[in-house]
Amino acid sequence: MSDLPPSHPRYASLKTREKVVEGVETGITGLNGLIAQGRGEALDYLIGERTTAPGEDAERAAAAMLLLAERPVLSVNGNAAALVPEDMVILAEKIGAPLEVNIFYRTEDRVKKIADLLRSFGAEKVFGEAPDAVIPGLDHARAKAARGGIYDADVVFVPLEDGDRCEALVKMGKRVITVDLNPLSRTARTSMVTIVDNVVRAVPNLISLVEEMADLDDEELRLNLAAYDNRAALRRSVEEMISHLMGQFSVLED
Ligand code: PTJ
Repeated sequence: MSDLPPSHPRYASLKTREKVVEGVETGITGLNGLIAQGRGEALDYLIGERTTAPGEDAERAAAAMLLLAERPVLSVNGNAAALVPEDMVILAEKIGAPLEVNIFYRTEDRVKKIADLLRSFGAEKVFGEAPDAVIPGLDHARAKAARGGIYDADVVFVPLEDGDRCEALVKMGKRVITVDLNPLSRTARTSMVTIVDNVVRAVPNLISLVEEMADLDDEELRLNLAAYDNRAALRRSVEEMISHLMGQFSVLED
């Protein structure tokens, strides 16, 4: 990692970028992960690089859905593994869910490296290295899934997912929670709960929320979930982007 001073105005963003670069260098993140991160950075800028109100509402709904789930599974790809590996393990432990390495640009070497990384943070159950089922409607590599993991899950948390797989999981009857800074992506529109926030903020927020909501009974959790409307939250996220940009006109004044 570079010796960037914490006082640098873009410190947090640049440190996040370095984690993805390091992920590529260690073989955890695919090269395409750099492009995805760049796109994410640009979109994060549009929401002011903070958790917005609709983002927080989605996180609360996601926490309720995870706590209500009977067989939740957390999916991990190369970008999530570079950015929030320990937090994914902590979240899995808090809700009693297994993790599954499930990547878009699949190589067995990268799957193993991500699984080893998660285990190094104490993950007890990591699926993905020996997939024994296929998600219908997807090409071979991306269709791979594990029985006892994503294949049998009722709720799947898939940060930074691609639209096709998200649709295929929904068609299988799964409730899908995703994190995507693009509120207009196919993934965002297909998921039941879309968290429009940076994964580096969203996963720590989810950990805090599942801790806070752990004492709620199922009825109270269902009420939390029923109060949430994904389409409305996506529209509000777009509005956040527009109003944040409108507020930036002042920086262009003489
Ligand atoms: O490790 P793999 O092979 O599974 O590949 C992972 C990536 C992310 C490269 C792959 O799934 C991919 O190409 O994804 P896309 O289609 O680029 O979509 C990623 C979405 O996540 C885009 O809408 C990005 O804006 C968004 N995104 C990128 N970085 C972040 C993000 N959302 C939240 N937090 C981020 N840090």
